[in-house]
Amino acid sequence: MFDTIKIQKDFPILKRKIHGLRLVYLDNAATTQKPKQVIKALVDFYSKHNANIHRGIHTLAEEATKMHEEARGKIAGFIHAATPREIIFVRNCTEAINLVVYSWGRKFLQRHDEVILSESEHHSNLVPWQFLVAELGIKLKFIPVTNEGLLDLKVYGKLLTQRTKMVSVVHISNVLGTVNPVEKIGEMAHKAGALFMIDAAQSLPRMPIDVQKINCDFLAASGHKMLGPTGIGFLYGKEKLLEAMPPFLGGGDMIREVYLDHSLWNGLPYKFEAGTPNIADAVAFGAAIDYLENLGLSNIFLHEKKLTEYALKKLLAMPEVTVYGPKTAEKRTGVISFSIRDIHPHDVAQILDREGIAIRSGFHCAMPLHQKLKLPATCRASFYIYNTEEDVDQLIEGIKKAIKTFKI
Ligand code: C6P
Repeated sequence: MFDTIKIQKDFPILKRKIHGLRLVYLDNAATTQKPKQVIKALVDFYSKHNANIHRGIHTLAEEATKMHEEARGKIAGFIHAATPREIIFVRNCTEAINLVVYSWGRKFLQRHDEVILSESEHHSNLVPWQFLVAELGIKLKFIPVTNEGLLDLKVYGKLLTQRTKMVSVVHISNVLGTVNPVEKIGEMAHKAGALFMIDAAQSLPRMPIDVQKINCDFLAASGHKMLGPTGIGFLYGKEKLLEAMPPFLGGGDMIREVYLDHSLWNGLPYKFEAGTPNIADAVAFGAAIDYLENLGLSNIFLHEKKLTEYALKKLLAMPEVTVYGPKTAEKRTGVISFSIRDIHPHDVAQILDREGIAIRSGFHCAMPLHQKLKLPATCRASFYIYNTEEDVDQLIEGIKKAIKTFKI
């Protein structure tokens, strides 16, 4: 049994009133709220264990180092990586993708090489690749999104050529909520001799992921979208690939030996972690993983699916509302973008805020997808472990209020 009411009690912020009303937090795709266990891990670290890591041999330094590396181990276990050496701590999913682009891309790509992305990418998995178009002359190709909001795998098959060196796609779209068939996409990429990267910013928080089963070469994610603090994320990469890649940033901790005229790099994962890392947030990220594992990712996925089904049924019954992406919960999850006829999404979001309901409005850092949908912006409600059918009901009531206010 998924006990949402018990879960809610772990989240102090959910007790907040917004304009005197209960907070209904439906902006989880932007960032999730934090349970007291994660907040406590952060406070405990600074209160009892704070020291720099991999440097001192005093007690605090050893404790902090152990806690930091334990967190890395938890992430490795969470995604079934072969070894914690395959987990590189970074600030967020964006930085993880940039690391691959800067380090792997600059070393292994050349003029006319092709990288395949999809039309539904977040800017984080598009803009860094555009740098390499300008710098190296590589070519970007895009898997189209069908009217139903799915990736068109037939066209994808035709895009793959001998020149394709990388396929990098979003696992769950932060606009359409579509769960993309990454195992299949990866298999096709590998058959063509290309590497395969997954943007798991939205999938890792809400479904079980096994990188060895999916057989992805890289995977990028952020801690803050899965109960962890902001400012901490990670890149997973197959050990062999990471070994062959040059460092991304230079400085302390990423070196083995330094001379005035050259340096030798540290081993994995430290080769990619220059300078003092975000130690406390990594430790708290570990606490977030403990929390999620305790609930079970399959249970989280099922909980969101039920909420999505419930919300879709209600939203689709409203003639003034258009929902984007798949119209059933079968191929999607609890990230639902919609618009209301003749009302700008920012106005909807503002009216909902007056009702204590937090949604996101705008293009959600996926401008090309909105250009394809011929929309300047959409409203987006996104669910997580503490949301209930009652929250969906309040959203629907808020939408009705917006419709009434604008008399459409
Ligand atoms: N999407 C949203 O409201 P960062 O900002 O690096 O933690 O995550 C970037 C990112 C990458 N890929 C996907 C699919 C994402 O959804 C995001 C973040 C947030 O949709 C903030 S724009």
